[in-house]
Amino acid sequence: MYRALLLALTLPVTTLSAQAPAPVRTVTITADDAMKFNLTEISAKAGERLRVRLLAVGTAPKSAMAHNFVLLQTGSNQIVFAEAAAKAVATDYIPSALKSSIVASTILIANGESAEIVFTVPATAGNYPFLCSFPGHFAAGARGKLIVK
Ligand SMILES: [Cu+2]
Repeated sequence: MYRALLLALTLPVTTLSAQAPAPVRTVTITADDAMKFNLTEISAKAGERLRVRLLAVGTAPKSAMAHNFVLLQTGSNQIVFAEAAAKAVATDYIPSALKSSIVASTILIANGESAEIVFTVPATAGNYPFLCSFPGHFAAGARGKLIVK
């Protein structure tokens, strides 16, 4: 009886420790009024937990300047995505028809704001393109690649 009670008390603790979340690595990216990110390459391990923290560090107002971070599946066409995104004003420049090509994305932020996303890096090695989908920013150079090894 006593042993059964002890077992019942011990069991949930064991279960909890088995479910401890994997550690998360943080990468901070800034976007500025020159419509560029400070990083154009991020290296990651397949399957690792990654937090991307985006900071908008310029001074222009949100109507003229806002940023997001959108990571696409490997092999995605960034130009096609950016063109569709520019028309998706109602959904903060995330084109609903191309949502399946997104691995992870932040919300759209104004200067002085920040946003972050935590996601699992894809298990398949390769280059995964990322961009800011606010109109014109991809063309201006707000883009890069996540290199998964
Ligand atoms: Cu931007």
